[in-house]
Amino acid sequence: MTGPVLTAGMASLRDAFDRRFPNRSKVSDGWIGDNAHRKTRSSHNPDDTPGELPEWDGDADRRREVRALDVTADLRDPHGVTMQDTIDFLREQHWLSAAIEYMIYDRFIYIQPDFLPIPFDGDPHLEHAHFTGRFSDAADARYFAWHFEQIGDDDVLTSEQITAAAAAGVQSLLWQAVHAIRHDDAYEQADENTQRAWRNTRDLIAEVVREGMK
Ligand SMILES: [Ca+2]
Ligand SMILES: [Ca+2]
Ligand SMILES: [Zn+2]
Repeated sequence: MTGPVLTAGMASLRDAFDRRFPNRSKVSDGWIGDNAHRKTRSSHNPDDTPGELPEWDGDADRRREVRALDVTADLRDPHGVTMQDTIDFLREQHWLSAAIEYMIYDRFIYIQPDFLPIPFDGDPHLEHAHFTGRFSDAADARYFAWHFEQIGDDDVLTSEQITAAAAAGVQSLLWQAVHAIRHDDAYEQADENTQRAWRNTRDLIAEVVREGMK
């Protein structure tokens, strides 16, 4: 009998973490159950193994598979992407229920198919996030893409950021207009009434800009 193996589904998740977070700490990483796990039913215990207590033992093969992965929470991302960001990214992926049965992190459990956060009474899982692969032969065998390169993608602006950028743009255009009226040759050559009208316009614009900057 050959030794237990981590499923391709969970190995692909570990690889995705390694690629996206090359500096990540691995102190709390793990996959196969220690002696404490062996006494209770856990997806860290291999299936198809007499005497073990896997969480699911219903697959079609006889391979001794572990379909659980612990990933250390300290991702050490230079841009500050956290494990919670990663969990939240995963929750939003429509394909996730093909890959994951449930995830546990920071006092919450997220279960397929909707992965809504549910308070978790057991171990709070602060040092690592726990992932259990979907209970299916397909998920055991598939090397998922995960798309971790999209986590923390700065191209996605919030509506607040868009409004602020637009306001700054308008402000900059108005200041240019104020400056242009002050330094235009046409202004110097215009008659007194026209100059006064332009100055009034300029002062009005300047006032609007100053109000907007408060
Ligand atoms: Ca198996
Ligand atoms: Ca299998
Ligand atoms: Zn675990």
